[in-house]
Amino acid sequence: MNILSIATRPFVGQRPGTSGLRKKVTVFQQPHYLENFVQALFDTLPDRAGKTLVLGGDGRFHNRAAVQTILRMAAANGFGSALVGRGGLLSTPAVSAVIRKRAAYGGIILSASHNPGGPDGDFGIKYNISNGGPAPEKLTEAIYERTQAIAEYRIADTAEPVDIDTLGTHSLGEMRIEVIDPVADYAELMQSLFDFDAMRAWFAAGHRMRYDAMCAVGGPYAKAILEGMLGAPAGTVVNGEPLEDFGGHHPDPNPAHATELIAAMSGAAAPDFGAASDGDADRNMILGRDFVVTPSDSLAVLAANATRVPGYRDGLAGIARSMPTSCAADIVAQALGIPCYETPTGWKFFGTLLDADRATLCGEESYGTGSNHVREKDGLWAILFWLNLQAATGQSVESLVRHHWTRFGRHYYSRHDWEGISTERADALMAALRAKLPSLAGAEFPAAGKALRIEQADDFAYTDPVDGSVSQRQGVRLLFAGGSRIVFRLSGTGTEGATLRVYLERYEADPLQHDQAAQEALAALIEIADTVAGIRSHTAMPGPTVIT
Ligand code: VG1
Ligand code: CO
Repeated sequence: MNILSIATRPFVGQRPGTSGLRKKVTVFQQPHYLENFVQALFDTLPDRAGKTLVLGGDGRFHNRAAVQTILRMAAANGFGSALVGRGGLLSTPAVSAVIRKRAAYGGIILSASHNPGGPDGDFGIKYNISNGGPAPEKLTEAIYERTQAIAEYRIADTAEPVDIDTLGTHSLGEMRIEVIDPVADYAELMQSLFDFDAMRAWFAAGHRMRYDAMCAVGGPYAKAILEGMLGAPAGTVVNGEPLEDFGGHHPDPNPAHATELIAAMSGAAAPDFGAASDGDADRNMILGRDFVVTPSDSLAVLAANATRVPGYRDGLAGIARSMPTSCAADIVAQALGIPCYETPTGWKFFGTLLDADRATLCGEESYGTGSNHVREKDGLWAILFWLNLQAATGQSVESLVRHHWTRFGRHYYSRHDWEGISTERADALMAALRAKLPSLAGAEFPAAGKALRIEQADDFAYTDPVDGSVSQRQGVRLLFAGGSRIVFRLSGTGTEGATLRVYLERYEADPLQHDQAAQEALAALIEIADTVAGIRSHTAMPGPTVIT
């Protein structure tokens, strides 16, 4: 095999964000753009020779072309073998599972997750290390630094594409390529965690479910497991074929973007259980009939009921949640007598806690839930967990959540996204807010007849309790007396302008007060958020663009 060394020059802005490098497809289509990033990644992995790399993506536009390029580069950079999902497909949690099961060196995931796809949409690439989890910040920073100094990349000199659509082995020079079934390892792992007999019986008894795969990579997994192994009726999985443009869907499973599913779950004839996953199938949305579960509540309910499920029968070592995620899980951890960790946003911060067996379940408010079975959040895993709970208890989604609230209290929760702000305006807003922080502690705001007082106002900083690494400026927090919180941070996954995320939370212990609409229950906090941060005046926008 002839190896070409291609001269290149750095591109600005190849710094990975919350979860990998995400840009418009058209940016990735520029000559050398993907190649530069991949070579920078390989250069930061000096002991890669002879090792195994897992490779797959969510099937979005440019996935197939990128797989071919990366295979040629992996061969030219000395990898011993590559495991590729058939068709170039692998969900994010499946990559994590395959890396772990096959003791691979690492994996590359081609996805921009919940961002829209297609020729005018987004593309992305992320690297996972040998524990199956996202590269920690130290590594992503090293990759970025390398992108800024890169002068050449190495690629196998072959025009012949590798056949990635047929299971089996191929070779590219010295490198062995194995095309694997993208679902098999993952499905086997799910069987080891959940009570498949009980779930089969649940479907056989006539219960119905609707799983919306949003034309993304979750479809093949859900079809194989739900309709195949668990006997759910055909048609349980909708939008189950991965499409390059996700069929025009915005594959972000939340009430704002999964409107079809929300509509299908309303009324007496609706299925018992509704669920959806995102582009790379690591997120999940959980619905009962006429009932929406917030992701923060989902984590807390799973934690409180974990021992009802085979994989967690022996209990949990601890729980971890991202900082903006509600404190519902904290209360459960307290009741269970286990620690609850508060980490910055992004799954990469859970890896050390999972590896050290300090946390068993993890969650984020952004529809992400997972456990120590892999090192990524896992959409279908969470959905199966909820299915297993319904089968084991005979309770509906709504009744599981309502019982939970009665026992632990309810955390009203909402996230307001202000999308498409110019970067300058968004930066100015955050800078002004940070400058104001010292004056905010002790400030009082009138709300519905009583005063709401800020007890603590800070910019969240995190010291990893396992490896001691420090992450600063992870979001501005206003912590109120009584447990209410407002958090402000800028998104690190967008590809256009800036998105301000405002996270709102209020605790209500009284069961007689558990039936309010979230936006009403949070009205005073919503107003205070604007007063303190001057969102409308900074952005010149009339209101948030997405409310979840
Ligand atoms: C968002 C979410 C964050 C999540 C990240 C990746 O990040 O808020 O909780 O970990 O997406 O999820 P940000 O920086 O835009 O707020 V995924 O499913 O898009 O990889
Ligand atoms: Co995702």
